[in-house]
Amino acid sequence: MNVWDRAHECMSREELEQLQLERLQATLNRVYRNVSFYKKAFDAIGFVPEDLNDLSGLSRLPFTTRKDLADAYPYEMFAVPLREVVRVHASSGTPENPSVVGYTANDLKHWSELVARMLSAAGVTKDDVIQVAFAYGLLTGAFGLHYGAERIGASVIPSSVGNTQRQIRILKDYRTTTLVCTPGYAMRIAQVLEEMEIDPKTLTLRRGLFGGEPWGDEVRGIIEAKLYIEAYDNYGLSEVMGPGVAAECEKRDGMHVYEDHFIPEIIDPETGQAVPEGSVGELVLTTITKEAFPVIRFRTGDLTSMNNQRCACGRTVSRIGRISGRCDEIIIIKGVNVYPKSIGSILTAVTGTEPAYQLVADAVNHQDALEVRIEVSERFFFDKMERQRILVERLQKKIRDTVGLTAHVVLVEKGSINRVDETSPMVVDRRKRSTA
Ligand code: DLL
Repeated sequence: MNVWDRAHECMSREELEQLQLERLQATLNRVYRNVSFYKKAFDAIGFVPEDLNDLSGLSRLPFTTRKDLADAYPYEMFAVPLREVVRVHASSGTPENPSVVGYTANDLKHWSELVARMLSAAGVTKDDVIQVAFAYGLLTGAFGLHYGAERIGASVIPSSVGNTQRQIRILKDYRTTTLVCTPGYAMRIAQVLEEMEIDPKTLTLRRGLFGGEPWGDEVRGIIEAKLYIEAYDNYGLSEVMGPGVAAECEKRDGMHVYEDHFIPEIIDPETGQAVPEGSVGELVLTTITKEAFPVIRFRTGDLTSMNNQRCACGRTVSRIGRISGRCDEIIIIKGVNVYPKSIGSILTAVTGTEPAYQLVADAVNHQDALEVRIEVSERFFFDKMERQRILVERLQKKIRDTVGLTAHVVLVEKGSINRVDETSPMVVDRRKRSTA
């Protein structure tokens, strides 16, 4: 069994809880002193960090939402001066503003350690060759995985996303043993491999670690059969760290949350109250080691359940089940978080009116596709084909440039989308994601 940090991953629950309490107290002090949002929020309920004497006190504190982070755009939530920040990433946030997150040198050290844990849990060692097929950029996936794999001493190939034939050539010629990307991109690689008539058994690929978007056991089965590998799930989010928050071990029976860095809670999204162990609810996370961007009781919007039973792998940290959906408006297409209203704002900006629109998310060959349907109106010169084509192209380009997604824009007949009476939902999600 491969445990990267036995001292922390397998520590007794008593010791773990003591460590969590100390780290939580330090974090609460840090945010109270340095982040005006938390100073105000704590003052409003008459809480001072010294009051917290046990972990159960955490549930008295207010939640932090994506909206709070967007309101603090870009740097108001940072708990250190910018000169101590050595890396900045950003994720979709809200339609108004992205969530901008920062890391001190120490945060980056922790992040690499956490990703090293999750890679080790899937059996990765320094003898492995890892192909990182996440987009290198503002999103956290690529850089997070990259530095964690280097920490282990594996050979890292930063192939980034796209150009799938070239990815396959790299897989083959560079003798990749471990692929990391979104499950959707793994499906795409599997499909192109088939088209190129390459037998996966002739490759050196042994395993894949997939995350960044929801997927279920059906897709896992397909990826494993088509790529002839073992596929592991891992979970994370920019606002809390990036990849490396929770990951499957070799038992693949839930994802271990690295509780010496994050305190998980599962709440009823309606009432905000804790749900019993095993019940599905919204995952709430508190960071307890982060310096630049600590978050207290951050509402992830992700639905899952908690399992506190000891895992057969020997790790003592709790597990969350696979993410079964979201309880907010965000939809995730090809690993990119999208607020439907952000697309609406783009449509308004480009067309100069607020058109009726609808988003249709679908899975074509188990790969995400987004269709944006817009009702034509007189303003769209719907009788002039050439002008329509130009409009569609402009919209597609603007969506690509702003959201980072290639969407298929379709003009539909006037009256076919009824948003006024809400009889047509803003989002139709046809993807079937069994997480059972
Ligand atoms: O997706 C970080 C990441 C990158 C995790 C690569 C794992 C691998 P964001 O772009 O901020 O960060 O998106 C975070 O993606 O709240 C979930 O809704 C979703 N998500 C991430 N991992 C999983 C997963 C990265 N394994 C949002 N299963 C999260 C289901 C996931 N959903």
